[in-house]
Amino acid sequence: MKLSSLKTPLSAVAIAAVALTLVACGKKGDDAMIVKIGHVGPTSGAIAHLGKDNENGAKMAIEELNAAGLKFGDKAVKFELLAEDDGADPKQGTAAAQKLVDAKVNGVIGHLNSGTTIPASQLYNGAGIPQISPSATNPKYTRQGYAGAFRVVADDVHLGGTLGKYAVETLKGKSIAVIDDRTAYGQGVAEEFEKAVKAAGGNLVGHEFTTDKASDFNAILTTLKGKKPDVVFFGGMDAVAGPMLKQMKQLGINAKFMGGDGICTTELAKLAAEGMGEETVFCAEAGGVEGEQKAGMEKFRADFKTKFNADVQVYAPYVYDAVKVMATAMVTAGSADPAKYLPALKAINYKGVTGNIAFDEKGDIKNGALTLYTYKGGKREQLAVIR
Ligand code: ABU
Repeated sequence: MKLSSLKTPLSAVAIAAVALTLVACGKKGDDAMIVKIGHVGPTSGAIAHLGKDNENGAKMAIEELNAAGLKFGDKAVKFELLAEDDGADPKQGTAAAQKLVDAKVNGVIGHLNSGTTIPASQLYNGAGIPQISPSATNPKYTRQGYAGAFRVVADDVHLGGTLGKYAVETLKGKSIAVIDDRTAYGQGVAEEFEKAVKAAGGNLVGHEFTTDKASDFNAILTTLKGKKPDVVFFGGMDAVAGPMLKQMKQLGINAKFMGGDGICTTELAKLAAEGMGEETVFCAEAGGVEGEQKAGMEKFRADFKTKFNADVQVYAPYVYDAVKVMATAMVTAGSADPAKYLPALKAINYKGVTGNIAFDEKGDIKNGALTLYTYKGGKREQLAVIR
């Protein structure tokens, strides 16, 4: 029986796991075999709210796996979360990755940012440790030829491409300006957006640059204001987009504002405050559910709120699914030894709260979706799910 075909994957893990012997590589404690799952995201710094969102998704999955009282043969198995903070910084990211490699984790979920995920993936690959990113969208991550690199969300080609087309064809942008934060994510998604604008016959009037730590955008916004854009696309994260929106309002720039998944958070409305207009900000999450799958996502969001007293920002459900996917592959293989469960991970077909998860030959999600949102009354409001 496939775990993914059951209504309650957690129970399915328990049932299937009892019948299997898992060879865990971790230490033993309280007579339980320990399976170590690493998680890395920025739980400090400007986007700590997003790192915590991701980490809480991992905690929720691990707690559910352990609450199932898993036994493999006559041995109880305990999943242990090793959570690291990379501060969204590439150097800190590789240090965190090395720590997890040294701790001999059985698998890694993370990192959150493309700029940390890509350099860290080299270390995990070298150590033979499978990695699933729940949110890093730069295409390069899965194009390095690493057998153990997976991603449960769509990439920036899909994100930037869809948003560029949307800017021209749906928002009817005539003068489109771009700003990016020069990170692996921001630069990459902006480039894909520009390609799609050009392909749709749109007119790009300017491209300015900032950083992921900047808070004063007056100079670049004043330059762009002179070009009279009716759409401004930002490649970067919500912590920068929020103040940027405020300053656009102060400068009297009335353009529509667009961005990828990095700005598409619950927090953006708070960060932008008076800079957040009604249905003038558009963004896309790199995943989405439709039809009968929506109920599962709504339940996840409600459970998450009860447990953490916080709304899902954006990627917590994807982290939750990524942990369950990894655990399911281990159960299928009967082992937490990466070499043994990697084939099962490659072949996974898992029905999660974020939809069906199966990977293509590169490790990217098959048939990935995007969800377009706008903001209304200070809340993110779904416009459409696009495949
Ligand atoms: N995908 C947006 C945030 C993470 C990243 O790719 O850097």
